Amino acid sequence: MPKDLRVGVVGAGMMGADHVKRITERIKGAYVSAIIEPDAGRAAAAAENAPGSQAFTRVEDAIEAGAVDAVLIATPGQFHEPVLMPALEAKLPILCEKPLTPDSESSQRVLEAEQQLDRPHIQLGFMRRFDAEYQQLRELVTAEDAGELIMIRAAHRNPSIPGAAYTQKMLITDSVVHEFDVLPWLAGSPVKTVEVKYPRRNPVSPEHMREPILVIMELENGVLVDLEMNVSVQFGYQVSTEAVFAEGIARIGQPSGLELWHDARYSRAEHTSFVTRFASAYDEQVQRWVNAVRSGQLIDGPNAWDGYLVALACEAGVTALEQAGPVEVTSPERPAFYA
Ligand code: ISE
Repeated sequence: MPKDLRVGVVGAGMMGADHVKRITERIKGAYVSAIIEPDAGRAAAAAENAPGSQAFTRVEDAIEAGAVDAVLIATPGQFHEPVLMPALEAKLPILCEKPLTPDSESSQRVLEAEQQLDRPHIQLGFMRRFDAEYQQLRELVTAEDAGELIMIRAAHRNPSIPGAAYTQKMLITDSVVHEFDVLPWLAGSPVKTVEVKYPRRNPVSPEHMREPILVIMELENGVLVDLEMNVSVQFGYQVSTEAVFAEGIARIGQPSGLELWHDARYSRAEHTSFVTRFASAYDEQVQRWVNAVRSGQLIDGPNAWDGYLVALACEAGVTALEQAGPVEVTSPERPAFYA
């Protein structure tokens, strides 16, 4: 049996701290050996859930000290490249939260560095692919039990945004980014065009935002997607998808929590954050990554090429925020290295 994997978690913000707790409490065959975080307060808070872990402010120092066998990167996207590069140079297996990097040019630099190695070392944290309902829907699409897929109607709703730090562009790069990965994966076809339409502005949306938006994607196989991207719904966190087939309809992401009849009302619990909504998907993703690394397979999920395709789709999406009509997405052919 291989030794337990020593994971260095880079970034101890909300997602990094959540992964630290997850690895310590639920993941088998791994433990958090290092927390790499420049903010001492955050590092100390996360370390409470990682007994015996070492603290570093730079990934280079953790590598140099021989403190990690693999890294999980959970910093904001603009800090991914400076962590990915030394980790690749050290030939470490990597689980990197989305996005790969903020733009396709920097993603390309990462792809070039990775291709110096014998095989892909980076798994991308598109956790929705590990959600049980998304997997069932994908099986339905592949098996064609309800006939072929024709359309997808999706809604991605967040209760609110974290102030001015979340910008208009982030509707695409921070939120729709997940749909650019998971919907082509579900439908088995890349994005061909993206268009953004604006309904009336939500008056409770923060002043610097113009949303919700309606994102229309045409996939190369002719499947049409409409997505409501809405980040000020107030009531909770909701991600739902309806697939329209030739001979049926399938729905995932419906409220499924506690049902309550009280005070002449019926109610059902709803999530308020992606951390709980996708908790089991995150668990499954991290466990499969750990298993893949320990078995020498290194990754078991979306790779850096998937991250690059999503970066290209996001660039078209950002253009579509300001330009009327559909914007073309280029999806270059997948190199054999990333097959
Ligand atoms: C956040 O960064 C995520 O990744 C969530 O999954 C997404 O639903 C949310 O819109 C993003 O801000």
